[in-house]
Formats: sequence, structure tokens, C-alpha cells
Amino acid sequence: MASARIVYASMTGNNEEIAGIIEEAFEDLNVDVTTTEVSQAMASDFLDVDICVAVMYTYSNVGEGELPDEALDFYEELQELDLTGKVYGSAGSGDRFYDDFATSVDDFDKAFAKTGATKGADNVKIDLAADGEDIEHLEAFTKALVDKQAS
Ligand code: FMN
Repeated sequence: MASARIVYASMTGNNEEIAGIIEEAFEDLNVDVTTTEVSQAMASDFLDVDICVAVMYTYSNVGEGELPDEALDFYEELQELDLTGKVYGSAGSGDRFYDDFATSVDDFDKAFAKTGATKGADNVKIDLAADGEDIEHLEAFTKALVDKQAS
């Protein structure tokens, strides 16, 4: 059975919910999945699984996209890892009101790319809470990750 780990950051619940949607989609595809809030996680936990997923909000006071404070250590640690042979995906909710919409999703994509892991699905950026169409995108995202891992 393939294994996956989802690490998320969430202040008001949108990204926690998105992580839950991805978790359920993995379970439906018979993947052994663990979901952890980022301040409780270590990037090296990704060494134990086949598929690595980050779900992060974007937070900026000055109009520039910024990572969640509580994810900074994790973000630095991640880039030091060798995740060659693993598959990764990056998703998250932001707010289209901001010019730097959901840039944390791109930042984590780039951090994963540095680890040597293989990108398994296009980044998914969601405006605030996930709606019905977003859920379909998240399910397709999860399936793409599983298919990539199996290939
Ligand atoms: N969203 C963006 O896409 N880009 C930003 O630069 C950004 N800055 C924010 C700054 C503040 C002070 C607040 C309150 C929100 C900001 N957001 C920004 C929106 C949040 O990322 C968005 O509400 C997200 O859904 C929060 O996720 P959560 O419910 O998981 O905490």
C-alpha cells in the first residue's frame, strides 16, 4: 500500500479543511495517509512516505506573499532533505483580493523541487474556502499524485 503525509498550516480553518478533503481522497484510493499541522511536524517525516503534500495559507501585511510564520522552520528544513524517488504536491487557500495570491503554494512547490522529489500534480490554489469545483480539483490532484507514484 502506498503511503502519504499531508502537512498543513491554517489559522481560520480553510487549509485544514482542504487537507481533510485531500486526506479523504487518499483514503478512497487506498493510500495510507497521515495529516499533521505544520507546527507539530518535522520535514524529515516525509522520508517515511511515498507521497508528500503541503497545504499552506499565504499571509502578508505589506501586499507581498508570505509563508505562515509557523511553517518557516519546516520550510527551511525541507530544502535540506533528499526526497529523490518520492512524489510531491502543493496546494493551499489564499484570497484573490491580494496581488500575491496563494504564493505559499508556489514557494512550497519550489522547496520540494530542490529535494529531488518528482512533482506529481499541478499546484492547486483555492480562493478562501473550497467549493464544489475546488473539491473536484483536489480529488483530481490527489489521483494524479497516486498515479504518478504508481508509474
Ligand atoms: N492571501 C493571499 O493569497 N495572499 C496574501 O498575501 C494574503 N495576505 C493576508 C494577510 C492577512 C492579514 C490576512 C488576514 C489574510 C491574508 N490572506 C492572503 C488570505 C488568507 O491566506 C486566506 O484567508 C486563507 O484562506 C486563510 O487560510 P486558513 O483559513 O487556513 O487560515
